[in-house]
Amino acid sequence: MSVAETLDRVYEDLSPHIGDVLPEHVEAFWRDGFVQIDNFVSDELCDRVVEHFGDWTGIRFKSWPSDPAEQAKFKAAYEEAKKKPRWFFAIRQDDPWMFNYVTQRKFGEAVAKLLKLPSIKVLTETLHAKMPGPSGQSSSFDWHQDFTYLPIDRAQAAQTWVALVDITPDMGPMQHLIGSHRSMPGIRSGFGELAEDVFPELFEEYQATPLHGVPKGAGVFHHCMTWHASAPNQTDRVRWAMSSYRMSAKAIYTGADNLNTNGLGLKPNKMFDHPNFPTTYSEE
Ligand SMILES: O=C(O)CCC(=O)C(=O)O
Repeated sequence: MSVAETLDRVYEDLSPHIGDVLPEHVEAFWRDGFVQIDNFVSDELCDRVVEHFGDWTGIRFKSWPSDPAEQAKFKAAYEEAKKKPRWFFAIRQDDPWMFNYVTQRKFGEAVAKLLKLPSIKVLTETLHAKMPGPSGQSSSFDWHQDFTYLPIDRAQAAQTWVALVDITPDMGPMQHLIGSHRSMPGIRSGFGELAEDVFPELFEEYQATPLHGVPKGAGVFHHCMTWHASAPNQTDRVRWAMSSYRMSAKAIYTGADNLNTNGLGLKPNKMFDHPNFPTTYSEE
């Protein structure tokens, strides 16, 4: 039985813990290409999500320990977690509670309102745990759009990124190029090219948001065409955060390489007609 098929047994309505998108959020989203909604996920729900990621990855640390023996355990846990076949992607294929979490109707409704679409499917989820600076394992993201990584035929998708702990400016929060959802599709970064070299005009046309903290439970929603980046975590705390993508329920699968969709038997040029991709919100 797949994780999706066990959903009936684990279903828990988490809506009292999930916030709402208001008209001013929709306005900001279409003006800037992103919007941050504070208190979008309750602290209690954030803690439960971190626990599930801790169980799944074996990384159960909140900060860099001072004891060298604990530091060695931290490093070993991170090294082990990186060996997972899908790395930090697609936890819902392994954990029914996380399947239930990402398929909550309220998350679908939020993205339906932002994208002005009648029905929404969930596409991906990714753990964005940035390791503490002293671990030597903190990572950064070069400027990129997400659309070029998504195996979908239309840019009708938005990322829901949730700060699972309080994130200070020195923990590598995301920055966005304001208004850049109106730009053309760019590159898959991470393969040797930098957007600054390939598309220098982007950085003349769009201003980056200043580095700013993101409080625990804030939801940052960005359009899949919006350029964004993040610096390494310089603190001794783990920057626990996660993202998940929601898309038009009418999107077509392209077959492009993606750890959230590879190996599930999806057929290129067909719809996501598969239990791992339920329609989580529909106006009807
Ligand atoms: O979590 C971050 O810092 C960056 C996330 C990101 O760039 C992405 O999900 O595309």
